[in-house]
Amino acid sequence: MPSKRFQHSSASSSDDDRPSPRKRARRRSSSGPSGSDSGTEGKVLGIYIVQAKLDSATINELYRLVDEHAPKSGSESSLQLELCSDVKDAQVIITAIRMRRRFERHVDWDIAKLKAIVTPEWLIESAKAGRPLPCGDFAALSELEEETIHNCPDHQEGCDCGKSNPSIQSPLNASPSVRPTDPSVFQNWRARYAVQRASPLVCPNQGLANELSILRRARELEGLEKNALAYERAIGMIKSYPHRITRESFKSDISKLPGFGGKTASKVLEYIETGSIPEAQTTLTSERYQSLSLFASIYGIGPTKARQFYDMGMRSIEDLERYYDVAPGATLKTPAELDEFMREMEAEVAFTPNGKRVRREGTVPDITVPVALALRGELDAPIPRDEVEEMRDVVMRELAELQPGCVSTIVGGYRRGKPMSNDADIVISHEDWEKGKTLIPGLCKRLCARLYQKGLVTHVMHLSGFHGYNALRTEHWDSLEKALTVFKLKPIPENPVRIHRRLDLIFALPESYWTAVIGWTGSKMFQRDLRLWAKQEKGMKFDSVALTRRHDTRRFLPKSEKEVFDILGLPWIDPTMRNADA
Ligand code: 8DG
Ligand code: CA
Ligand code: CA
Repeated sequence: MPSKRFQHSSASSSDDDRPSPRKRARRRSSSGPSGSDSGTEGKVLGIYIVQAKLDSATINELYRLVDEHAPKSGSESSLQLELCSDVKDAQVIITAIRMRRRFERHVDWDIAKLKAIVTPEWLIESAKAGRPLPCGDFAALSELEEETIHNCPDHQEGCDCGKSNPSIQSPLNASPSVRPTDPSVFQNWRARYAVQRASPLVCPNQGLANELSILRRARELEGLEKNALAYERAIGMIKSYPHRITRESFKSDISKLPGFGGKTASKVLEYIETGSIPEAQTTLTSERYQSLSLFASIYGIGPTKARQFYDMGMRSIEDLERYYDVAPGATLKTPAELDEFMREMEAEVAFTPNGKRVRREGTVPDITVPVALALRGELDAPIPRDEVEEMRDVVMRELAELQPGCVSTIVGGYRRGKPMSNDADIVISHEDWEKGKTLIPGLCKRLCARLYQKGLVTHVMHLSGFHGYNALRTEHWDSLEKALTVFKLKPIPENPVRIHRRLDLIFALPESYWTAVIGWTGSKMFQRDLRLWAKQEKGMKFDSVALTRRHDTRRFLPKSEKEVFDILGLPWIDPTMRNADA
C-alpha cells in the first residue's frame, strides 16, 4: 500500500471570528436562571452525538429530545440540554458504538476520557425522568465505564473539562483514515466551500434539507442545471449548520450565508413556519415529476431521455417496458426466473456503444436499459453495510488469486457512514508503490472476466481502460480503470437468497490511490467543492487521478489521504463529516 505517513494537522481554522451560536449560547446559559455552575441543578449540559451506527430516525429523535430540553429562561428543569458541534465542549457523548477502535475514528481517545460516554437510551430515559440519570448504567464503552461514571453530570460538579485539560494531544499515531475531524471545522459553518465545513449524515435541519432536495432534483430533471446547483449549494450550507434553524437564527445566521437570497430564503422561511415547503409537496405529487424521476431511476436513462419519453406520452414503467419490448412485469419474482430471463436477454439484447443490437457471446454482457429495467426491483433495493463488506471480501479474495498484494478501500456513501447504500464502490491499488505501476494496468478487465466466469459479476455497465497521465487534459474522470458492474453474491446457508447489486470497481495506480479514495468517497458536493477550492484558492487541480499545480503542472504524490488535505491547505475532515449533499 502506499506507505502511511502521519503528520500533524496544519489545519487553519476559519478566518471568521464572529462568535459561534455555541459560544453565544454558552454566554447565555452561564448567566442563565440558576446563575450557578455548581451541581447539576439548572446547569446546561453539552451533548455531542456521534452519528455512526445510528439510523436516521434515532438521530432525529435524539435531536428532538435535545431541542425539547433547550435552556429556556425561567425554566427550573433539571434537564437542560444543548447540542455541541465540538466534542470538546460537551459533557456527554451519545453513541451506539461499543468498540474503542471504531469510536476513535470519531472522537480522540484523550478527549473521550474526559467525558461521559453513553448509549442513546441515556438521553431517552433521562428525558422521561426529567433529570440526568446515572451514566454508568448506560456506559457505551466498557473501557471507559469508570470515566463515564466519574464524568457523569449526575455525579460531578459541572466543569468545562475539555477546555482546561492540558493533556489533550493530537492522535499522532492514529491511521489517517481513522483520525477524528479537526475540531476547528465544526465552527466553520459559515465557510463558502463544503470542504471547509463539517457535514454530518443527518443534520439538525435534515427535514429542510430533504425538502430542498426535492426541488433540486426537480430542477435537475428539467435540465435546469444552474438552478439545481444553487439548491445543492444551499443544501450543503444547511447540512453544516449545527443548530435547529428558527425564525431568529434564520435572520441572524442563515440569511447572511451565500446562496440564501430571495427565492431560497422564502422557501426556508416557509419551512420554518409550516414544517414543509409547499412547492416541494406539489412537485412530489405532480405526474410529470413522478414519471421523470421514475424513468431517470433506471440505469442508462438520464433526465434528457426521461423528458423525451414523457413528451412521447409515456408515463409509467409499463410504458417503458412496452417501448423496450421487455415482457410486462419482468420485475422477476424468483432468482431462478430471473436467471432464465437474464440468459434470454443476454442472447437477444446487447447493444454496441452507438446503440446497435448485436449478439455477443463469451464476453461479459453489457447492461442495457432493458436489463436494468428488468432488474429494477433488485437494483432499487438498498444494500446494508455488512453486505457491502461481504462483496468487498469476495472481490478481494478473487483478486488475490490474480494478483497478490492488492489493497482496497470501500468508498462512496458506505465510507461516509450511510447505513444503506444504493451501490457499492471500491477503490483498489497495489501495496508496492513501484511495482504497482506495472501491475495495476489491465487488472480491472482481468478481474471482471474472472468474476464473470465465477458467476459473481453478471453484467458490466461500463468498462474503461487506463490512460497514461496527461497534465494537459482537463478531465481525468476516465483515466482510472473502472468497471461499473452488476454483481451477485453466491447463496450461503445463512443467506440463501441473493439479489443483483450495483458494484463499482475503481483501479488506481499507487500514486493516484489517495486522490481516488477522496474523489470516490464523495459526497458529490464535497468533491465538487474540493475541485473548486483547489482551483480558486490554491491554483491547483484536483481530480481522482492526481493533484497538480496549475502554473508549472508539478504533480504531487500524496502518501496518505491526510496529505492531500495538507497539500490543499485544508483541515482534516473525517469521511463521516463529508455528507454535503442532502
Ligand atoms: P449511494 O447512492 O451509492 O448510496 O451514495 P454514493 O456512494 O455517495 O453515490 P455514488 O453515486 O456511488 O457516488 C460515489 C462518489 O463517486 C460520488 O462522490 C461521485 C463519485 N463519482 C461517480 N462517478 C465518478 C467518476 O467517474 N469519477 C470520479 N472521480 N468520481 C465519480 O459517481
Ligand atoms: Ca455508492
Ligand atoms: Ca457508485
